[in-house]
Parts: sequence; C-alpha cells; structure tokens
Amino acid sequence: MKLYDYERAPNPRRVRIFAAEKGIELEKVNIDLGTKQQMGDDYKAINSRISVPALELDDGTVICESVAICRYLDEIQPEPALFGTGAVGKANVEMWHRRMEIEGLQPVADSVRNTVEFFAGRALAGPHDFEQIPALAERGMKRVDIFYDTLNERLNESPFIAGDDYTIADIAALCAIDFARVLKKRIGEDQTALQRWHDTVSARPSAKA
Ligand SMILES: N[C@@H](CCC(=O)N[C@@H](CS)C(=O)NCC(=O)O)C(=O)O
Repeated sequence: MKLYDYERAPNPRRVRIFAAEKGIELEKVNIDLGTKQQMGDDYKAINSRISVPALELDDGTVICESVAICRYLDEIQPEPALFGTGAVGKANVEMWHRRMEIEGLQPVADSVRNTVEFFAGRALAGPHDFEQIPALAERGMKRVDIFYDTLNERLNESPFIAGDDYTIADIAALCAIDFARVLKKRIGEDQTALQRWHDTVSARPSAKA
C-alpha cells in the first residue's frame, strides 16, 4: 500500500498517526505541495481532486479522503479500536470526531488558507481556485480560540477527547492544534487540561509518524 503524503500537511498526518497506532506500515510517496506537485498530470491521474492523502492499494484501487482511508485501515486491522466499540461507543467517538473536524480542523484551515501568502488564489484545496477572504480568516481565528477553550473544558472532565480511551478524535484534534502553530496560536497558560492532554498525545510514538 502506498500513501501519497506531504509531511507538513495536517490531513496526511491524520492518516500517518492512525496507521502508526494500528501498527500498519505504509510506503510513503511524497507529493511536494510546496512546489505544487499535486497539480501535475502524474498526480492528477492518481487523484483528480489534487489533494493528499490518497492511499493506493496493491490492486491499484485509490482511496481518497483521510477519514475514508482510516476506515479502510480500521477494517483490515481492527485493533486498537480507534473508532470506538459498541453502538453507543462508536456514536460517541463519531460525535467527538466530527466536532474536532468542524470546530477545530476547519477553522484552522480557514485561518491559514485565507491569510498565508502561499495560498493566495488557492484558499481551498481541490481542483477549483478560490481567492482568499480575510473575513473568513478573522472568523476562523475566533473559532479557533473558542475551540481551545471548549477542548480545555472537555479535558477537565475526561482524559481523552471521547472519554477514557485514545481515539481518532484525539488524532484530529492533535493535527488541528499543531497546524495552528502556523497562526502562532499556542495553548494558553491557564488551559492546563488541554496542555496535559497535548503532552500526553504528543508523547505517543505515533505523533512522530
Ligand atoms: N477532505 C480531505 C482534505 C484534503 C486536503 O485538504 N489536503 C490538503 C493538505 S492537508 C491538500 O492536499 N492541499 C493541496 C492544495 O492545497 O492544493 C481529506 O480529509 O483528505
């Protein structure tokens, strides 16, 4: 299996961490987003939506979308159960994971892509070009501040985001928070539960995958 990857990007990192937690080794193929390699014909033939990650199976099947790739990896290697267990447990992980995507990854991406010069004319990943909208960046930063506060409150009552166990919700949140460094956003000194959680999940070997 080949993972089309870019080390500094948050979405491929979600897959790398997930695979590492499962003990699955993936052959990594670097697609250099810094030189816009994703827009070249070679990569377009693999993923016409010109984004990473993409997972190519040995039979040539290509799976795009980081969560779809994680779902596939979870099917071939169910342990540890990073999507939760049982009807309520799975729904709970899904709920927290969606929140981490919508309330964390999305506003960080809005802020980064609507401010950083590199993304001028490319405010959204994908095959269509969009100009930056500064108001979206401003709203994104407010939402990022709220995200950190909400997460800190949650982690005051729970060791991990979805409860007692490390799950895909922790992976999404870690990738959002580490990507927010681009915005010079840091965990506040008073956000001690969030800092404790960040230290814990960052110390797992998978965080370096
Ligand atoms: N929903 C997609 C998002 C993928 C995505 O946005 N990938 C970014 C890197 S984190 C990308 O490929 N960007 C290429 C570009 O900006 O042209 C997923 O979860 O895989």
